[in-house]
Amino acid sequence: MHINHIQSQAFLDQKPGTSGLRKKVKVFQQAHYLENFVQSIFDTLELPTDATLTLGGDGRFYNRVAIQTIIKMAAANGFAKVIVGQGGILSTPAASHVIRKYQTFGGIILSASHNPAGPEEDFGIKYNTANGGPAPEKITEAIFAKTKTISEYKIADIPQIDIEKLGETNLDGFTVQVIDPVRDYADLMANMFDFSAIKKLIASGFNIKFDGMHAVTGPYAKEIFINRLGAPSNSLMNCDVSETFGGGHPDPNLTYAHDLVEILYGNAAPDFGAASDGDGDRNMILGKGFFVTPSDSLAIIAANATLIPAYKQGVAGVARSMPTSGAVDRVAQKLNIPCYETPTGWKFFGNLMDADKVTLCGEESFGTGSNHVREKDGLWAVLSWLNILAAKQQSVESIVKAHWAEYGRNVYSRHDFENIPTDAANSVIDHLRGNFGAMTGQSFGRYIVKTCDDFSYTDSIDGSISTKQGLRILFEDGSRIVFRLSGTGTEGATIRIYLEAFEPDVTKHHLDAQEALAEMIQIALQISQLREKTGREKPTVIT
Ligand code: VG1
Ligand code: CO
Repeated sequence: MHINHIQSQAFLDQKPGTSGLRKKVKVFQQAHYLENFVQSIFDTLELPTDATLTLGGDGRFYNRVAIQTIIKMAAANGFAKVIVGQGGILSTPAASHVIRKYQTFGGIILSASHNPAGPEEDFGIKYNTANGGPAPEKITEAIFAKTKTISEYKIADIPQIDIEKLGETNLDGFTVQVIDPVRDYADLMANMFDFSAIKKLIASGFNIKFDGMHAVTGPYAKEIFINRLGAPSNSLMNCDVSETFGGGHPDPNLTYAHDLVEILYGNAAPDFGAASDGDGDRNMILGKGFFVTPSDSLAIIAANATLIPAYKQGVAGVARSMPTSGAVDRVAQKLNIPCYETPTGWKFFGNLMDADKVTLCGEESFGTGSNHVREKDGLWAVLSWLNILAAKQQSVESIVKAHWAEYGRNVYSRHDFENIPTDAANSVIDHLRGNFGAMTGQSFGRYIVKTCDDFSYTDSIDGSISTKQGLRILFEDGSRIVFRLSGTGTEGATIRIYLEAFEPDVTKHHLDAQEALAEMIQIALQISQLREKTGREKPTVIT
């Protein structure tokens, strides 16, 4: 096999964010841009002679081009084999499972997740390690360091591989295996959940609606809901993968999945609705006319986990990202199991899961999952709910309300201000940070500030420290406001404001979160001077 060494110049903007490197497709299309980043990943690895790479993506525009390039570079950089999903498809949780099941050295996932797709939109790439999880910061920092000094990359002179056809191709001792992207994952789900109970529930007339948002979960949903669980085909919407994700924004929340939301809040609404994002790791759960916040969803899955066959022995511990509400903490306390608080991003859960400290994890950003893989998992969350619904024979709303009655309600909302000029966004954060001292002890309406801090995290397994992971304003009564800048956007900056208040009083549990949090929302705007500094009156997205 002939290997070309191509001279190249470093790009200085290849810093991975919360979940891999995300840029506009146009940026990735620059000569050598993708190659430099891939070579920088490979340069940080010490490969054994039989190393296999898992490769797949969410099917967005540029996926197929990138797959061919990466196969050739893997061959040139000493991988013995690449396992690639047919058509270049692997959802993020399915890729994590493939890495683990076939014990591959690592994996490359091509996705910009919930960001829109198409020639004018976003592309992304991330590296996952042998445990199936996103590379920890130590590795992403090493990759970034390489990208700044790289001067050449290696690429093999081999023909294009037909990734549409299942099977193996051998080229001078290098093998490419094209696998069914769905089957292993669907088998895993069937082993974890009580499929016969869910099947019976659906056959009894329990109506479900799943929105694939034109993205990667479509084929997985067809196999699982239709073929294996017997749901009628009209239970699915937007389940054909398109390279542009139908021109939409594949983010399963009340704003971007509004078609599904309208169905669930309309006449003759189904009993259960759900959606997943671009790469299949997020989920939104809806009941008839009812929305379950991701923070509550995590808490409710934890509280009912023993109804699911895979967790019938119980849960070792739980973890949530810092901005996620404390609802799951209350469940952990009752179950007498540990609850960990980590920075935003799934990479921080990996060590805890590998050390068997936690079984379930979640983020407020519509991410929920368990130690069955090392990524958040959208369909897993949907199946968790269906399994719990089948076991309890109650509606989504009554399960959530009963949970609140037992544990109290952590009223929660996130307000996102997207695409703000970077300087303006930084000035909001700097202003808040500068006022920490003055704010402590101050009263705002009925809230008194107890402390303010910049969240930092020490990993209890490897001792690594991550600083500046979000500004927290903690009030005397346990309520809090958190400010963070997004690390996944590709245009300007996004300020996220996370709001949380605890409501023990059951007579107030029916209140809309925006109403219940109205005063705190005003306080957040006041103390941050967000309106003054950005000129924005209203958030772009409220979840
Ligand atoms: C967002 C979410 C975070 C999530 C990340 C990746 O990051 O807030 O919780 O882990 O997206 O999710 P940020 O830095 O923009 O707030 V996914 O589904 O886009 O890979
Ligand atoms: Co995602």
